[in-house]
Amino acid sequence: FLKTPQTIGVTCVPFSGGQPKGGVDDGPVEMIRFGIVDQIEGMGYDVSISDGMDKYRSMRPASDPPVGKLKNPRYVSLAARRVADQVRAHCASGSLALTLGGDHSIAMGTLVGSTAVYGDDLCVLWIDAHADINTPATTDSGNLHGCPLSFILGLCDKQDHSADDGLFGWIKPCVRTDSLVYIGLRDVDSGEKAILRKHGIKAFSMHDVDRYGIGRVVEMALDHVNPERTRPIHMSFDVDALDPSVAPATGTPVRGGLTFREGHYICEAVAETGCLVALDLVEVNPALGDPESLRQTVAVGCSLVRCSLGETLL
Ligand code: 6HN
Ligand code: MN
Ligand code: MN
Ligand code: MN
Repeated sequence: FLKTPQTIGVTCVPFSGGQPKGGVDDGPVEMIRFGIVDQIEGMGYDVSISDGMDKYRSMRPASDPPVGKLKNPRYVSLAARRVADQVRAHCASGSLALTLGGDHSIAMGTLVGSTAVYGDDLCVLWIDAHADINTPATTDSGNLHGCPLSFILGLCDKQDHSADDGLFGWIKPCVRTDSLVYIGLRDVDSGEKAILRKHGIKAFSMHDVDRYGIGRVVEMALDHVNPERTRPIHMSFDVDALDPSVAPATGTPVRGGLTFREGHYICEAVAETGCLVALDLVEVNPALGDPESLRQTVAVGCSLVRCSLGETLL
């Protein structure tokens, strides 16, 4: 694959169906309003934007009863499928696919899209307070933003989620468990811990960040999934990986998170590999907190994106 694409393909996904709090669907428009597109263009990239971002809201089915415990299953499936098409198109044209969420359930779509082009070669960095690997059987909340990875890795029992004529049947397992690595975990459900253990999935929790420092953690994470720094990287960055003092406007904040610099360091180090082909920035919820919390969270989301695309301090 071509390292460091010169074109960025942006997909805005105003979607909140993967969790119960309204407002996260306004994440993309707030980041656009903050100037993310101009900022990226200012860095010398060509930017193309997927059309029809308004369509995501109107995709909500009139009736969408739970399937098992899963909430809004049809809406999530429809939206993620559209995300997959848009991300696939950007990757296929050689652009770096930048997806602005929206809640993290949309990563079902971004990963189907990126792996459709890069296949098995793609590796995944998941930066999050949470593991987002619940299956339809293990989820307590029924919120699909806590589940995208179990679908992508093929860990769901088929009966669980295809009871309703294969609602998620379009998601084929497309990432191997040894191609995924986490950084930032600190709120992992017991069922998720069992899954991580069972499949030997590599994860660097905040405990590891404390012990080794962020520099070593990122190096070890990359060594695990991308030892030669030759595989294309899809980074899915949930803004709640950051400490709530840094990114307060998000739906499931957990204290004890990454500092401002630790978050940015991850992005800078990934940019230095030249291997980034897809980036998700999700879970910015402008409706939560006061105007200053909102401004701070949107601003940090935009600067994480810029650093991932190569903005440096000097
Ligand atoms: N996120 N593990 C919890 C659940 O509901 O399954 C929290 C998930 C949070 C998801 O932040 O993207
Ligand atoms: Mn999270
Ligand atoms: Mn929890
Ligand atoms: Mn997440």
